[in-house]
Amino acid sequence: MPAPASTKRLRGVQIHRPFIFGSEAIPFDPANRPRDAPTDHTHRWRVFVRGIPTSNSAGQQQQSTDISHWLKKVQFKLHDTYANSVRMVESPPFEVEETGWGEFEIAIKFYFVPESGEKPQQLWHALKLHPYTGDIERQKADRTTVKSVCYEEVVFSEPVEPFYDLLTGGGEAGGQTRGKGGKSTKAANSGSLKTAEIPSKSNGANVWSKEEEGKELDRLAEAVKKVEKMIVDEKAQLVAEEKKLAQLEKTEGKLLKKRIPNNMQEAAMLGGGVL
Ligand code: SLL
Repeated sequence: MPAPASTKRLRGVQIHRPFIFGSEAIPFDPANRPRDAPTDHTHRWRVFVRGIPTSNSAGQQQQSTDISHWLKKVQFKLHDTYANSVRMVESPPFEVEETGWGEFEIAIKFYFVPESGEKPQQLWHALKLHPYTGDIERQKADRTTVKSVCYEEVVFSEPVEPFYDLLTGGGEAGGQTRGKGGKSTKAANSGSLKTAEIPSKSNGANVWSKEEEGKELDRLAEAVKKVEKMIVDEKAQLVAEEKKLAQLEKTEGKLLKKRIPNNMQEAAMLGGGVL
């Protein structure tokens, strides 16, 4: 019999995993309506849950980070006007494609992998079929795809050990908050590219790395040095100017006092331009 999975929770540890969810919709081409769509339907649409889109170094399209190592399946609850309105998607891509005529709220329920011991979580997405921002008339005329996409993060608080290992050993890099005292664990230090922390080196698909972070810190330190030097220079210049001013006051000030009647001296000092 296999040993029971550990249920020990890692105190003070939180792991965030980002994802996007949303919908894309496009009106039927009147000249080429899908034959299988009911006559009152006007749009084809898709609702989805995906990892964060990544692009390669040339900025080209487009994959997304893997979310299936923590997300087991996704249930989309459509409007009751749809046949079989509860759609369970058991593996990626986590999406449902449909046709329809109206907008409505879709309940999206996340089921996490069994190792997580986490309960399902639900969020809502408002399906958009009609343009709602920008040049609406133009978008209608062009039959532009209407997208409504949100960024979200799931937070696993004090995950059980096997799930922590799974998250830190088998997925894309993401954010991690460490336990009190900034202590890291063996899994976080495994040196694998797939970790809860950012990878040590950049590659084409991922520009976020410890290497880049280090370079950025060097650049910041350089900039701080530069600013400190500028401050020193400014101070030196200020001292020199003050000296000059004191000198001028000694020489010119006396002259001014001699030539200008009392009531005008003040105005001259205030820069009143009386002279
Ligand atoms: C509305 N409250 O009135 C919304 C409901 C329902 C959308 C929208 C087609 C379903 C079917 C469909 O688009 N339902 O296959 O009949 O706008």
